[in-house]
Formats: sequence, C-alpha cells, structure tokens
Amino acid sequence: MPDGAIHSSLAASGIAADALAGLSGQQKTLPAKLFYDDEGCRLFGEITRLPEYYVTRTERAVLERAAAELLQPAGTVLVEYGASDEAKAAVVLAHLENPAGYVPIDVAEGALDTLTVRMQTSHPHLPVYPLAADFLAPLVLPAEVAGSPIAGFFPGSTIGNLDPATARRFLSKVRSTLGAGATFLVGVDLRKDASILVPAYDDAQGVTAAFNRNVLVRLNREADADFDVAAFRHRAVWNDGDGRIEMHLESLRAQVAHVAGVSFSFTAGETIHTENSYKHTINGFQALAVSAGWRPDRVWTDDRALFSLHLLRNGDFS
Ligand code: AVI
Repeated sequence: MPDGAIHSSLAASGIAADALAGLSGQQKTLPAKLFYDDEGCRLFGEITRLPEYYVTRTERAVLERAAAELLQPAGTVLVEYGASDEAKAAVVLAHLENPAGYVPIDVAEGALDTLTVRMQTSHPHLPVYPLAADFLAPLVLPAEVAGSPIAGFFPGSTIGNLDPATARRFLSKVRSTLGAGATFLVGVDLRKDASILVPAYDDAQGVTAAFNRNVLVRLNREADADFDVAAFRHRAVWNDGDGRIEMHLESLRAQVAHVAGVSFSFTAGETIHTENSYKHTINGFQALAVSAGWRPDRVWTDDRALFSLHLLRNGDFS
C-alpha cells in the first residue's frame, strides 16, 4: 500500500472511531472538529460572509480599533492560535512596531503552507514560523522566538466552541506556552437575544444547514457510513441555562444508519448534537480568564455589544 493510502486509512479510522464514540451515547453527538474537511472549510468561509452571521464582520471592526491601541513593545512576536488564514493577524501586525516574527498555529498543514507562501509576498521581511499542531495539545514555541516579547492571539470566538472546563484548561496551557510577560488577545462572542443568535446559526440561505449536514456526507465518504443525508434537518437551538447555541441534526423519520459496520437506529425527531457555541458575558469571560491565571487588562466591544476582544496579561512565571 503506498504511503498516502496508509495515512488516509489511519485518518479514516480516527474519524470512524470519533463518530462511533459519539453516536453510542444516550444523546448522540459528533465532534465539531469533523465539520472541517475541504467542503466544510469552504462552507464556513461562506458562513462568515452571511448577513445573519454578525460574528466575523463585527470582530473585524472591533479588531481595527483594538489593534491600534495594543501598545506592544517593539520586536514583539505574534502567536496566532487556529490560524487558517492570516487576514486577522495582518490587522494586528500592521500596528506592531518592527514585529520580530509570526507563529501561526493550526492543525491544517496545507492551509499553513499556503499562508506562509502568501506571507512571503505580503510581509517579505517578517520571519514566519508555522506550527502544525492541535492547539489543545501541549505546545512549544519555536526556539527562534525565545527572548522576544510575545503577543498571543485567538480570534473568531473559537474559544466559544470549547466547554467552560476545556476553555479554562486551554487558557492555562496557553499561559505556560507563551510565558511570563506575554499578552493574549482573545475574540469572544457575547450573550445576546436569541432573536439575533438563532438566525446567525440558521440562516435564510441554508448555508449553515449545509455546513451541519456536510458532516454526514463526510462520514459516508470517509468512515464507511450510509446516512441518508436528506433525512436529517438542521436545527439551531439557544440553550439559555448553559449560555450556548447548540447545533443538531434531527432525524426526519425512524431510520437506521451504519458507520464502519455498526448500526445506529434513530427515532423520528431524535437528534445528533454536533456543536456548542458558548456565548459569554464580559464579566463571565474575565472570571474564566482569571481562573486560568490571566489578568484581564482591556476589553473592546462594538456599539451594539455583540462581540468583545479581551486583552489578557500573564504577570507571573508559571
Ligand atoms: C468556528 N466557530 C467560532 C463558529 C461559531 O460561531 O461557533 C462555527 C460555526 N458554526 C456554525 N456557524 C459557525
């Protein structure tokens, strides 16, 4: 078997294992990371441009303001978590004095390669040190950036896709990775009325529905599954108690689907829970950051208080 085939069969078994574990629970689930195959990334790009999905354009406007007021020391290195492209980092870099480097971190090696090539054209004098890694795993920064002031950056409210306990562990891990004296700029979507939130995750054009259902298309292709994709409908639900938007795939009828030789039966109306997107209050997020050892410094928001950018500081040496 050629090397590539070995890799893809290993990857497929990883995806199948994730799906089997999630579908075996009382409430069937699938991990949100399975959304992001090539088609899922393309659909997510479309979501960011939807009129209902205020997140990306609101963050962009807030970021333009925040980046101008960051006051980082000259020679700062920017470390971006979940850097599928450099668009947001470019806004921050434009306001740093003689940045000493850019460390984009992402699991998608291909996206990092193309980002690095683009950076050679757009920022020819800036050293770029791509790090292909899962940002939830322990990380070590490249040796070349040792001794430089470090500014971490985690835009997009991706932190909202982590449950609070995982978010706290992540924030604490980032603090030890970035080290004493580092700052961390985090994009956090804010709690707001369900009349804004639900359409943002259930848009009129059905792009989010296609994004959600694409996970079943992917399992059919990569995990030897046979979901009747048209027999599941997209649902976005605001869970007020837990402060999160939940995405589900609801079975339209009683049916059986198979994944890697294992059968799963669905009653009509039963759902697969595919994603949580937590929405924080400013105080709530600051308390979470403090519990992970960060010191909240500044917060920027838009006029409608839809989105927030938090500047956190690491004042100690652990
Ligand atoms: C990537 N993440 C911040 C998005 C969100 O808003 O939770 C994923 C998403 N799911 C549906 N629409 C967007």
